[in-house]
Amino acid sequence: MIPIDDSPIVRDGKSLILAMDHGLEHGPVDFEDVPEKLDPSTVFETATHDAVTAMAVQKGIAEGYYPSYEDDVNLLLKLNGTSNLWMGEPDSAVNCSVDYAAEIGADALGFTVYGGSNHEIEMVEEFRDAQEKGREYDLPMVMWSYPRGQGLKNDTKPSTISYATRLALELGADIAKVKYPGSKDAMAHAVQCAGDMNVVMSGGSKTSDYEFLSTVEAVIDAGATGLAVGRNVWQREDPTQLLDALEKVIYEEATADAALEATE
Ligand code: FBP
Repeated sequence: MIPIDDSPIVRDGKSLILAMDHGLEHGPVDFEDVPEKLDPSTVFETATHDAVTAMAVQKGIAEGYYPSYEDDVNLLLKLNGTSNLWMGEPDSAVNCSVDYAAEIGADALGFTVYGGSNHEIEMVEEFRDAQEKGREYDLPMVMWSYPRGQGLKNDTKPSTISYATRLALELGADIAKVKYPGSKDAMAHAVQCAGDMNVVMSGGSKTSDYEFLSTVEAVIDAGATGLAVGRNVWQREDPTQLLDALEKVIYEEATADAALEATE
């Protein structure tokens, strides 16, 4: 962990990372209800909102679209990823080098580690190479810390999420992105396990405005430093309205009710 409060992906100690790597991770199915979002420019436009501290994409999207947005959006380049077509034990192919991410203009790096997978050893070794190389460029490293695999029946139970944040701290991440463990108390324990490292919640599939904002409120109350979210923002008809509300909950620590009232 290195100090990242001055990094462009952090605003007042918090982060709101807009993720759009779903075309690889889940496939076109995530765009069925919002086919216009298949054009990555539409989500880059959303990422120009002041609340968004970085947009997380894979190399191909960064190469093709980031040049038009580099003045308005901070780039978090995801270095590995797997498609939903892969049926094996959880694993993630490293498809971009740190040198190339820096050349494209990345402000931060992203890397998935599936602790508990039969491929954990290789993934952690790949993470080591990326994390150490990233230090040469002063690029913060966000770990998608997602314990899963044949030995893990429930990948969001509190003890698993606490292990996920601790694992990220000990392996040298600067931000751990973890699933919500189901309650504010469980999230608070996961944050405690991370020491001084920042912890952000992974968005998950789309829910109602109130449900999502209430969960974010609980996560911020628990001491987490924000969100890395995809579908809950760009699958909405009006992503900007939700970002206005998220800005209040994350940076002003408003309640979900107050944020909704102020932005509707
Ligand atoms: P969402 O907010 O849409 O859940 O996106 C967060 C994310 O981590 C993406 O970066 C990634 O594509 C997806 O979730 C992976 O989720 P999972 O592996 O659980 O399907």
